[in-house]
Amino acid sequence: MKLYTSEIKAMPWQEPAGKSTGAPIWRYTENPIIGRNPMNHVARIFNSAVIPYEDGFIGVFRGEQNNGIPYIYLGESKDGIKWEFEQEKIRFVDEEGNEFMPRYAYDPRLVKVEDTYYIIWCQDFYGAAIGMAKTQDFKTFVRLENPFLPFNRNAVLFPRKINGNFMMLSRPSDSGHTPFGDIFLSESPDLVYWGKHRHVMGKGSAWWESLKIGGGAAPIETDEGWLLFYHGVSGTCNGYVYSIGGAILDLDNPSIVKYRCENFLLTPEAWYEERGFVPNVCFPCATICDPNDGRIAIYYGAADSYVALAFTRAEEIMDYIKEHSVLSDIDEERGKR
Ligand code: BMA
Repeated sequence: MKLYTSEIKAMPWQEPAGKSTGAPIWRYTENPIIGRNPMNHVARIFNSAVIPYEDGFIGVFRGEQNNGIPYIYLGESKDGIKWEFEQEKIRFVDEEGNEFMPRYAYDPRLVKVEDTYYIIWCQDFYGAAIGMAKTQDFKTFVRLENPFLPFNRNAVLFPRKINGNFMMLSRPSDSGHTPFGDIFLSESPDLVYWGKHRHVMGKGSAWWESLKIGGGAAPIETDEGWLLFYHGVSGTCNGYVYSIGGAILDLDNPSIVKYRCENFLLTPEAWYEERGFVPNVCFPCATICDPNDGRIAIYYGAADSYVALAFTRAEEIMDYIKEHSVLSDIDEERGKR
C-alpha cells in the first residue's frame, strides 16, 4: 500500500487504546482538541481543515462569531493538536488587491495543488454556494471565480490534476437544511471554467447515509485509488445524524466508485459529538497522512461546537472498506445520462 501524500515532519498520533468494535478507527483520548470560546469574539470552532506547512501545520477554521455569523480564521500549530488562531478573520482580496469578503463563510477545506494552496468554502451567492480563494504564503488570499451555480455545498478539490484538469467534488443542494444530496465531480483546466460534470455517489442505501451525503476531506491518493472520507446523513424523528463514511474512487476517473463501505466508519457516540449546538454531528474536513507508514489523522467537526481528531491506518481502513463494500446502481458512473 502506497500513499502519495507529501512528507511531514511531525504526525499528530495516538495508538488505539483497547479493542475496536467497528471500523479500525479510533478517537483521540484528549478530544475535543478545540473547545468552546476559543477566541473572545468566537463562540465555537468546528468543521475546519488543516495541512502540513513549513515545520508544522496551518489550518482554516470555521469560527462562529458571537453574532452567529461564521467566518474563516487562520490557525497555526507545531503538533497539529494545539492551535493558535489569528484574531482577525481571513481577509480575502480580489485580483487587484481590494478587499473582497464573502457575507459569511463556512465549512472550509484546504488543499495544495502544485505550489498553491486553495481554500474552498460555502458562502452566499444568492443562497448557499461555493467560494474559492488561493494563497501561496498564507498572507494574501485572492478570491477566485465562484466555481458553481447555487445551490451547492461541500466542495472538495483533489490534491492534483487528473488528466490535465483540476477535479472537484461537490454536493448540489437547496439553500436550507437540504433533505437530499449526492456527490458529483466536475473538472476544470483553469479553475474558472468547470464542466464534464459526473455523478459519483448517491445517498446510500445504508440507513446511516440514507438522506444525503457530502464530500469530506480531500481525497488521499493511494496506489489502489482515491481514499475518500465523506459524511453521510440519516434523518431521524429527532433530526439529522452525521456520520463518517469511506469509499475508494478510481485513480484516473474518480467518478467511478471502486469500493464503498456499507458501514459507517465513525458515528456520534462521544459526548462532544452527541451534545452541542447541533447534536449528533461528525463532519470530516481534512486528514494528515504519513506517507511512510500509512498513519492517518482525521480532523472532524463535532456537534457544530468542537474540532476532534480520529486516527486510522491506510491499509487497515482500506481493507475494512473493501471487506464491507456494497455497490449499487446509484454508484454507477452515469453522469452522461
Ligand atoms: C450542514 C452544514 C454543516 C453542519 C451540518 C450540521 O448543512 O451546515 O456546517 O455541520 O449541517 O448542522
